[in-house]
Amino acid sequence: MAGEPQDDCLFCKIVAGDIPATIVRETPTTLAFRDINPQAPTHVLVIPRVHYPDAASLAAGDPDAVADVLREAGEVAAQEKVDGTGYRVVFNTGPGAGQTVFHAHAHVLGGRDLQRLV
Ligand code: D5M
Repeated sequence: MAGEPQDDCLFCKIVAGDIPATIVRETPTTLAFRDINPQAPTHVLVIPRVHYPDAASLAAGDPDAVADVLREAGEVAAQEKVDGTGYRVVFNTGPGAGQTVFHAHAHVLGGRDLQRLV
């Protein structure tokens, strides 16, 4: 069922505590942890605890969770002290955009000069 944990989902396993992660923030609805392959000095993933495969399906199925993830992205940036210089929030959506883990997540990147993308 939409929103339910999936046995084969890596990030559901992190939510369940079955796989370790370097957690930087937790709320009742979200988890934020360091990316295992950081692309910037600050590279934190913010995920909803509920399982949806990507940001679009999360927005359709649980819009409050999208707001929670975005709010937490800002809190992570402040906690990491990259909010002053600027940071980027990215939702890769679909394999063609580089998505590899199909549990919705926001990348929070900062701490270096980030080239303008669009
Ligand atoms: O981003 C998926 C991201 O998830 C990618 O940057 C690596 C990261 N990743 C994969 N496994 C782990 C674990 N176990 N801990 C922390 N981070 C992890 P995507 O947008 O799907 O390409």
